[in-house]
Amino acid sequence: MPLNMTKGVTEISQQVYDLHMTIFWICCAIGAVVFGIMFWSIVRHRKARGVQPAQFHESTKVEILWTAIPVIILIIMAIPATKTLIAMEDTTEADVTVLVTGSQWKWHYKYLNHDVEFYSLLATPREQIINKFAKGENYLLEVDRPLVIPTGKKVRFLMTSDDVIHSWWVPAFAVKKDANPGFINEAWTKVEQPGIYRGQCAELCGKDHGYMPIVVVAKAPADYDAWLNGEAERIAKAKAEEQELLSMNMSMEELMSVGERTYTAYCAACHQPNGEGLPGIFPALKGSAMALNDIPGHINIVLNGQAGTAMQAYAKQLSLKEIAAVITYERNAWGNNTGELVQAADVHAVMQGKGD
Ligand SMILES: [Cu+2]
Repeated sequence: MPLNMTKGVTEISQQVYDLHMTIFWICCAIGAVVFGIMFWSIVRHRKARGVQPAQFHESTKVEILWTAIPVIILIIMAIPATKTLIAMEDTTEADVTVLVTGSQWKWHYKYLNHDVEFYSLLATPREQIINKFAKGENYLLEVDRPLVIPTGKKVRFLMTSDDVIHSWWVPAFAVKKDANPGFINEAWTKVEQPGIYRGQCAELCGKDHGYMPIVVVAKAPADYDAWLNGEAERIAKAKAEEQELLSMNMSMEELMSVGERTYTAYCAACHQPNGEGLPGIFPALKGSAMALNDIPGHINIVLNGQAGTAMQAYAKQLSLKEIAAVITYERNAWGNNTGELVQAADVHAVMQGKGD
């Protein structure tokens, strides 16, 4: 039954599925009885047969019956539903806690007990989206860095958002929870089988709502620990590199190549691959006064965003190198031939100037 709900891979998702089927069959039975009696009555007591209508207006017996029977049915349905809901909401005694933050249009995962956090971006190539290449098997359901969780452990998710309401939905876990700005919602899962599980943002959150998928990789605890150590190492190394970078100058070639990659991943959705933006919605960078003249202003807006607009703050999302590179790229692509290089140290200087 491809139209039916998935059974999923967790105890909770199985419970949710069973509950769904129970209620479904109760609804079917009620439908059959109600419509059966209705059509039988219509046919049996039709005017053409000369049947006299029965008179039972304001019959207390009937009134009580048709109130009591639905109430009893509702109570019968509420018992298993409440049990499942309570189990779904019980996030206590979790082994791992992950803070999930939605933002237009990507997810951020932070492991609260470790020094590990990262953004998870859509990995489907643009060429597939614009029909230049054939669509892949996991079209729009693949990311650069998946969320990794251990099998056999209770994983608690804390959901929130940086901008608008998103919803973190992985059908196989029966987890679907709104990520609201300024609030924290909780959910949990416990996956027994290692595997790759895919989901999507389930709350219409703007233009690229369809481009912020979720990929969860469940690994055996030993593999999970190895992954976690590797990630912590990677992040520590990136931080050390960042410090080193401050005294280094990158070449135009390197900045442009890193810049183009960064631009495509983070900026092109709004400002468009050709830098022309969308008139009236997203400003053009090609030929813009900021990209041609105002270097500190340009760095500042990329770092801190622009309040009240869709322009986000990238200071935490991108490395110093990527920010320097993307600004250099924007100042030298599409005929913006300023010839100016922006280095990591320039970005760092603007960051320090802001006093944070
Ligand atoms: Cu969303």
